Amino acid sequence: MEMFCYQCQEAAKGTGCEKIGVCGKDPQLAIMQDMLIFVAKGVSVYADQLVKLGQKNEAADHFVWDALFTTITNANFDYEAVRAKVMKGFDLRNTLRDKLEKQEVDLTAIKFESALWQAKNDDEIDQKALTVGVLATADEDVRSLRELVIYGLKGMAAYGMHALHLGFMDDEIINFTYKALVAVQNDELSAEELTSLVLETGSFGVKVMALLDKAHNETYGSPVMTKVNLGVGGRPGILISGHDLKDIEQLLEQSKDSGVDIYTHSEMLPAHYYPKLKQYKHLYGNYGNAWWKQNEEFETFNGPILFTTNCIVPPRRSSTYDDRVYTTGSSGFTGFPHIEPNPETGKKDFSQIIAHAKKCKAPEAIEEGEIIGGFAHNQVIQLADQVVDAVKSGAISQFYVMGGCDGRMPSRSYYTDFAEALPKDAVILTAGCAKYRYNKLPLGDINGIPRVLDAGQCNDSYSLVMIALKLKEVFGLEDINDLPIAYNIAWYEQKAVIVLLALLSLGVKNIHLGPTLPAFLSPNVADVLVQNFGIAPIGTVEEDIEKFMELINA
Ligand code: FSO
Ligand code: SF4
Repeated sequence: MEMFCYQCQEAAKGTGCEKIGVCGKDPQLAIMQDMLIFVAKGVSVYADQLVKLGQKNEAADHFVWDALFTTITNANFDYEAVRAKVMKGFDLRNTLRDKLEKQEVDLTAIKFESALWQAKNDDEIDQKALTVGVLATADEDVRSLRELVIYGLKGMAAYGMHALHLGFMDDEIINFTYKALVAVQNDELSAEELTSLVLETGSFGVKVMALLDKAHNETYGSPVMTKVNLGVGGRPGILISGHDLKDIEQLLEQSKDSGVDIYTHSEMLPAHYYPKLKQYKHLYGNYGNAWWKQNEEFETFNGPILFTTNCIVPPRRSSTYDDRVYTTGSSGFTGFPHIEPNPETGKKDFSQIIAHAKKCKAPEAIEEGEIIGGFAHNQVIQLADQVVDAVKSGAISQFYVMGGCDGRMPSRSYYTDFAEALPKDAVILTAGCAKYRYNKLPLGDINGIPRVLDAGQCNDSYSLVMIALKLKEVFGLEDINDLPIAYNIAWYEQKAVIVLLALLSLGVKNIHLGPTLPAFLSPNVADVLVQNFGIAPIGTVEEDIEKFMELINA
């Protein structure tokens, strides 16, 4: 076995990638990512000690969240960049240890390898990296629970970083990250203790999504119902992908008088819904679909592309766009220029990309028309009377939360078929790139309420929960599970893991998860989720609709 990774839905053979990642990650990169998690655990050991002394360390906060985010599926393929982060992490870990020793803190009880191991030379790092991955935990169930926590933390870190870029931080969340990264190294924790850590991770998932929601709403205004153009204009364009709104804001501001238009791709689509971003006239439209279609869509876009987060698909050998892709933040790819913020001001300079765009042809149209979105909690709550009336009159009989991710597996056509087969009085609540499976279908509306209500990015699943809680209040119900809402979630990578854990921590039951259950759930851990939360895999569209109807009518 040259590597082992089973963190995403596309894990080879449904068990794990052992030779090369289905995502394109090679063994050398995979083991260096394992090493980055190892060093993040070591930094966390000492940062956790500092937290106990009431001392904050911003360098550790940034490092640990960035390390977790960097290792999310298809975020960073740049081996050298990942290795540089590992080296930086060891230095930081040793600095934190020195800091504690200077304060005469007794560290003799710390026995974790991640905290103590020192490389004598550079080669040792590569050797060590081979031994610190997922399989270092021998027991299948303990490994499963530990990884479930770590994947949840990766999602949490991604959302936390976006909030941090907008100046929003909640120390409780980063402090929990440290605590959890220490706990997953503790051989003395029982399976029950690890299971409660999983749920605690979910409750911090709710907190981080609430923080990011606040950061987005306070910075850019609350999303409003918006029609987004799917066509193209005649000027050159820049395509921006990923989830970081601070990045798109800076790009919009710097390009506003440049003669270049800005288009969103995949998870950047919801940028159009924010009042402060939509006021930029050159935020032209959304080009293309979910992340996995980029190999074709980037060809015809003609202009430069900026990745602010995952999901990067390695360009094909025959690609004609690989010399016009840029990355920023925790994302990276060998050979793609990476835009770093100015260390003094924190601002990013996108002038290189804007200059590049000016030399390019305008995008080729691949679609036309418009889609509608912007149904985050504030907008839906403004429509609450209309929605409640529609439910009371029976015009709307049920809601389906269908958030999450899209992916390349052909079996994901299930989600298109499911949306089409739903009764005409059902409304879909969505968030995340999963929506591209059905957001362009002519599903119509119910008394003016669109049948697909898109709240935004995957982190805006928080909004869907807010909407559910509001409906629970309006209908005077005790339990969120008494609402006529069913959950049919599609997952791909680790942000969907934190969304799922967040829903579980809020007590949501009977979630169907697809297109396949995670490879990292051991049979025993999967059983705990089935028994306690009614989690189920998807079946056929007909069977599933029938099962959901039974649940709703129970
Ligand atoms: Fe999708 Fe990719 Fe948002 Fe993910 S673009 S798959 S869960 O990164 O983060 O929904
Ligand atoms: Fe395989 Fe997914 Fe890991 Fe990539 S992230 S190596 S596809 S399990």
